[in-house]
Amino acid sequence: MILNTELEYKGNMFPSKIISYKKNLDTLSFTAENNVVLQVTVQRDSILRFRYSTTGVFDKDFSYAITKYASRGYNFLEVTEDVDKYIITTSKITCHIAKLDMRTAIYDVKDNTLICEDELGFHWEESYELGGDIVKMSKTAQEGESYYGLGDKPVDNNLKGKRFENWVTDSYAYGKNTDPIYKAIPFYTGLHHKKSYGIFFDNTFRTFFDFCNERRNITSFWAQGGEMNYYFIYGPQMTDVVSYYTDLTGKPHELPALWTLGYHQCKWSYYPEAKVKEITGKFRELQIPCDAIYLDIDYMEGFRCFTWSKEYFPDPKRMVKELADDGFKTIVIIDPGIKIDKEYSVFQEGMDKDYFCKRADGPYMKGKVWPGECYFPDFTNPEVREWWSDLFKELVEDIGVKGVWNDMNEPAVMDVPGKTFPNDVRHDYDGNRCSHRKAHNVYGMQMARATYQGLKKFAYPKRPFVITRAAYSGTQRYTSSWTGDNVASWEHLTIANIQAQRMCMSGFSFIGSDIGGFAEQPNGELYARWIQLGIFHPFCRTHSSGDHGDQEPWAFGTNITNIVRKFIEIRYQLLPYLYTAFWRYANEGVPILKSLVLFDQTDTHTHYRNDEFICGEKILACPITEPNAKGRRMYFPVGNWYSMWNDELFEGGQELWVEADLDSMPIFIKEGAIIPKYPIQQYVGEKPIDELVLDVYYKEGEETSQVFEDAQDGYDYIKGRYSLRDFKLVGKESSVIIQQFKSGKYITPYETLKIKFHGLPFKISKIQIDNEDVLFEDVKLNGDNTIIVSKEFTELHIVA
Ligand code: MIG
Repeated sequence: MILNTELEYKGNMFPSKIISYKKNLDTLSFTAENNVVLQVTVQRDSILRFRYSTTGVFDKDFSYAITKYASRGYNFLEVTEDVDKYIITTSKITCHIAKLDMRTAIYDVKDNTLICEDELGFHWEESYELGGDIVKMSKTAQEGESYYGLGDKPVDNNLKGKRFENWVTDSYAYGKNTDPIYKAIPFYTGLHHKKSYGIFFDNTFRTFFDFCNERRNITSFWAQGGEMNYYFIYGPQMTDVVSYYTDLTGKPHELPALWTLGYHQCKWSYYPEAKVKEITGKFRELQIPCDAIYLDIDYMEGFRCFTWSKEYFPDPKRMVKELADDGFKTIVIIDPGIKIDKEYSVFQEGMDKDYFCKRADGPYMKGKVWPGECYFPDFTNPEVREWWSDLFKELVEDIGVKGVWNDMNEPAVMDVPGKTFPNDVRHDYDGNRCSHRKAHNVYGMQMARATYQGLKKFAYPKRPFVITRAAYSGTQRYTSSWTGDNVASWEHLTIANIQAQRMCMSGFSFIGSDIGGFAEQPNGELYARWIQLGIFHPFCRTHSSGDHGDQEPWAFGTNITNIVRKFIEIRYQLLPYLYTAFWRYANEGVPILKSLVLFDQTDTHTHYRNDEFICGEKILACPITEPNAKGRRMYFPVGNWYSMWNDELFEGGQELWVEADLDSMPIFIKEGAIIPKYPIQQYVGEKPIDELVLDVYYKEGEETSQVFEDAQDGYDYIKGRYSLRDFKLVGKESSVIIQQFKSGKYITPYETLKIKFHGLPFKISKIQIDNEDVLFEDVKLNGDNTIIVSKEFTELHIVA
C-alpha cells in the first residue's frame, strides 16, 4: 500500500518555480524549472481541467469517461499575472497559480470566497518497478467542510473522516464500510460555507481518496499510475455540480423504455421453463404488477454465453414470445468468461480473431468462472466490442430477449489471488496499449458498452436495456446497474438506501439494490420494508441467490403479499412521475434521487442525514429500517409536506415522529406539487391510458411541476414526439390558479385530466376554465375536490 502525502516522505517530488506560460485557445500551460508542466483547460466557466506532466511531455489525451457531447465553451476568460501568481478569471471562478510552486487556489468570482485550495498540491513519486509516476494531490479542507459522492461506497452519506480506494471488486456479502466494492467513480463533491464544488479525478488506475482521515484538515487523492488529471467543477449549488459532472461524463444516451421502470423479478435461478411460467403466472393470478422476468446463468448450456440449455429451455423463442404475450419482458444474464471449448463457436471465433486477453509474455489470460476454465474478451478493443455486439443478434432479434444483464465484469475470476486478472494482463485500451493496472476499472464498463451496442442494434426501433455490476465514471451513458451481492439484513436495507442516493449524486441514477437481499433470507417484515424503499429506486428488482428459500412477493404469507402488492401498485401509478424525473436526468443530468443535502445544502442539519431522500422533485420518502417499528423519527427539510396517506401537513426544518405501521411508509408530498398518476396496470402497456390523474397539493404561493410523456418506447420522442406539460400553481387564501404550458408533438391517448385537490383551505364554489365559467356540478366527481377537465386547458381557476 502506498503511503499518502506526508511531507516527511522523502520520495515525494514537487513542481519547482514556473518559468514560462503559454496560452492556446482555452488551454493554458505553465512550465516549471524542473520540467513539470501544468495544463489548465477551461472546459466551461465553472469547470477547469488540471493536467500535470512530470517530464514536460504529455501522453495522448484519451478518456473513457468524458463524453464527446460534454458542453464546452466559456463566456469570459482572462489571464493576468502579478509578482507571485497567475490569475485565471472566468465568469464563475478565479484561479490562482503560484509562481513559486504551482499551487492553486480557486475562488468564487462574485464574492471571493475561497472554494478549494492546494495544500501540498501536486506531487509525485517515481514508480521504479513499473515505470510512470504515483501521482498525488492534497488540498486543504475548509472550515466545516463535508464530502459526498464516490459511487457505491456502502458508508454514511458524508464521507468526512474516511479513506477510500477505487478498484472494482466482486464483493459477495459486503458489509457496511467494505471498501472497495463494485464500482470506481472517482468523483466527489465538497461543501462548505453553503457553497459546493466537485472534483473528478479521471484516472482509471487504482485510486485513493482521503477525506481528513490521515490528517485532520487535509483532503487528498492519488493514483498508482497514470496522470494527475482532474476536473474542478464549481456549483455553488450541489445539484449543479452533479449535473455538470453528469454532462461531462455523459447522460443516458436514450430514455429507458417505460417498462424498465416497472417492477422486475429475478432469482438465481428460475429454471426450467415450467418454473419460469409458474412464477409469471402467479404474478398475474395474484394481480401483482410485474414487467420483467430474469434468467440467471442456468439458462445456458454449461454456462456458455449465447447458448440455451436444451433440457431446461428447449424452445426459447416460443417461451419468450409466450411471456411477452403475457406482458413479461425476458432478460438474460451474460458474463465475460468464455469457456475454453473448441466445439463452442463463440470461443472458436474469439481465438481465430485473437480477441482474448493475454498475459505479459504471451499466454492467454486463463481463469476459472462458472463455465470452468475461460478466456476473456478484451472489451477495451473497439473491434472486440463490435464483434461482441454482433453476438446479440440471435438473442435479441430472433429470440426476442428485451434486456441483458452483465455480471462478473469487474472482471471476477474465482481461482486467482485478488479474484481478478493479474496486473500484467495486456489490454488494447482503444489503441493506447496498457496493462490491467490501468484497464481494470474500465473493463466492466467497456463490456457493458459493447453489450449496449448490441442491444441498440438489434432491439431497434425499440430502446435497449442493459444492467451492469461493474462501472467506472461515464458508464451511466449505456446502462443501468444494481448494487451487487448484498445481504438480507436490516443494516443492508440502510446501506441500499444510501448507495442508491450516493450513485445518484455520482451521476449514475439508474440504480437499485437486490430487493430483500441477495445472500441469506429476509423475513416478511424485512422484505416488505425493502419493497417500500425499492419502489422509489429508479431500478426496482427483487433478486436473491436462491439457495436460502423463495423471495417472491407471495413467499411470506398473505399479509405481506398484500402489502407488497399495494406498494408495487403505487409505483405503477407513479410511472409518469418517475418517467418525468428520468427525463430530467437524461436531459439535464438532474439526479433522480436527492439526498437531503442536495435538496437544501444551506441547512446544516442535512449534512449528516442518511435515510430521508427526495425522489424526483416533489416526493420525500424515508424507509423504515428497523424491525417492529410503528413509525420513526425523521427530518423534514425546508418547506411544508403533506402525508401521502392522509394529507396531514408537516412543517419542515425539524425532526418529527411519523407513524408508519408495516402496511405504510413515511411518504410526503411537497406543498404546491402536481403529481401525475396512471391507472394501475399489471404491466406497462396492458391498458390504454384513458385518463391522467393529477394530484394537486395546495400551497399558499407558487410552485411549478412538469409531466413528460411519450410513446413509452422507441425514438420518436427525439423527433419532437413527446408531450411536456409545464404547470404553474399559484395558491391564495381563497383561490388556486393552475396554468398549463404544453409543448411537444406527441398526442397522449387520454382526453381528460382528473384533478384531485388536496389540502384546500376552502370549499370550491366557482370554477373557471380558460376564462369561461363552468358549473362545479358539471366537472366534479365523487367527493368535493375532484374535477375532470380537458387535457388541453391553459388556465384553471378555482375559487371559494
Ligand atoms: O458468482 O449469476 O451478483 O446477482 O445472481 C455469482 C449468479 C455470480 C453474482 C451476481 C448475482 C448473480 C450470481 N452472480
